[in-house]
Amino acid sequence: MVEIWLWTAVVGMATGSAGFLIYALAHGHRDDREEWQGFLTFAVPLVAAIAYLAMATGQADFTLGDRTVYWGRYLDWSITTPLLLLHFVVMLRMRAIIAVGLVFSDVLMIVTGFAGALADHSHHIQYLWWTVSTGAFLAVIALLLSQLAAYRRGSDEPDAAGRARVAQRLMVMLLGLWVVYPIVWLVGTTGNGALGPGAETAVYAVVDLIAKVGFGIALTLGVLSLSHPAGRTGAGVSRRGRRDAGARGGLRRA
Ligand code: RET
Repeated sequence: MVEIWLWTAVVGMATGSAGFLIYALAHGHRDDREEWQGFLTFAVPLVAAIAYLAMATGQADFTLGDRTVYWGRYLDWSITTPLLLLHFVVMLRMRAIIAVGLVFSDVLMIVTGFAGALADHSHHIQYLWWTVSTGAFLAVIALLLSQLAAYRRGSDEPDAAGRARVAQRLMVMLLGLWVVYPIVWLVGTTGNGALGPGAETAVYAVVDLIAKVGFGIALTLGVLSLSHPAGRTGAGVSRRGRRDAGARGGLRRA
């Protein structure tokens, strides 16, 4: 059961990553934001595919008492969750100090979550770490929401309203998916054990796939709807134009 889900994630992540790479190469990019988007949507599932491969082959876990701790998960998350947050840094043109704050809080969240996975269950120390990690998670959420509000108030970009709407939709998706992690952690093998290793691996694999590949697809579609407002009315010409622009590469939007 555990292995099947780990291998499912390997295949799903590798396929997703390859898909985003092919899309980026075929579509090109018209500005720095699309260039970032192409790199991030490709890189995030690639890192996950590698981490899941290491977990599936039994190279990224160890046994602690009667539990198996998948350290590969935390290594994956500590690289991929900051990369996922970078999408919003780029989309909302956040300042460098805010970007560093976001990544800093996010890495603290994962590192303290890992400390909890190593904690002594007989003393329930894991719940102390869960609380610390969740505090860092709340900081990430607060920063994201406050930056969206600041962008709404302060941006003078021509398409600011549409961009803010897309960013908000993606933020809701991200938050809806990310809150699953602390819950699974609490009821899984790292917490009270209500969820056994098989179910825990299954839920993480499915949510990981949606949070990485599904999120990348939603983001790509959202950004497409932004760059070409005419495309939303179904004008085939604009789609052809987009392809041509991509083939020429690097054509900037006016
Ligand atoms: C942990 C530990 C317990 C408390 C909290 C956690 C949060 C984890 C999150 C992970 C997100 C992972 C993603 C992966 C790939 O796409 C570390 C489970 C708050 C939010 C999005």
